[in-house]
Amino acid sequence: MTISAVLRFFIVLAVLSVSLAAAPVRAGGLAPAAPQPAMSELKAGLAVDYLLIDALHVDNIEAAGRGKPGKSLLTLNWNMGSGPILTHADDDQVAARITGFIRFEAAGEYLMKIKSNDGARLSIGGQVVIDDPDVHLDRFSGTAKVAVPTAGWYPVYMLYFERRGTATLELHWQPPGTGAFDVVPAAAFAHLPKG
Ligand SMILES: [Ca+2]
Repeated sequence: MTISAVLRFFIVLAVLSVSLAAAPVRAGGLAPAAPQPAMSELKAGLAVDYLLIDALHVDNIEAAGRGKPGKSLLTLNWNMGSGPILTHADDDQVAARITGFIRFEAAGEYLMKIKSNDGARLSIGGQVVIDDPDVHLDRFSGTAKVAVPTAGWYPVYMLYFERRGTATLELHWQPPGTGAFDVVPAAAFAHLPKG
């Protein structure tokens, strides 16, 4: 191959990888919480455990242990700038393992995306639905098309970290039958108290 042919090959590869990254990710096979939690047992928002690590990737959080419980997160709508991370006091090198439930009011296809800085990975009902796992400035993940089999509460498992500088964590959805994305409302989150 000539040099220009090699260049063309890599340009085509680059264009292909960008278009693949932009394509919606389909997520199915979500398992509802079984049994469904009783409303009387549930607390508002999501539970969080913090780890103080210099993460480069959400996998670093998994490798770093369980962390220490923090004050629960009533929403996933955090524009933190260069200030404290979620409900932790520190500004940088904070990672979070976020757990609880999300409520889907109806079966059907939900579009979901995360705006984060730095990395975030969201699993619902045992399936990874959004994965934007490394260091980056504020940006939206790709849009996930999430097939929800039945209405109800689904287990949430989310990893998030802020390395340094500014930080953001927002979860947006577009429920079936609605025409626009919105931040997931606080009423859609709950958790069981520990112990
Ligand atoms: Ca950052």
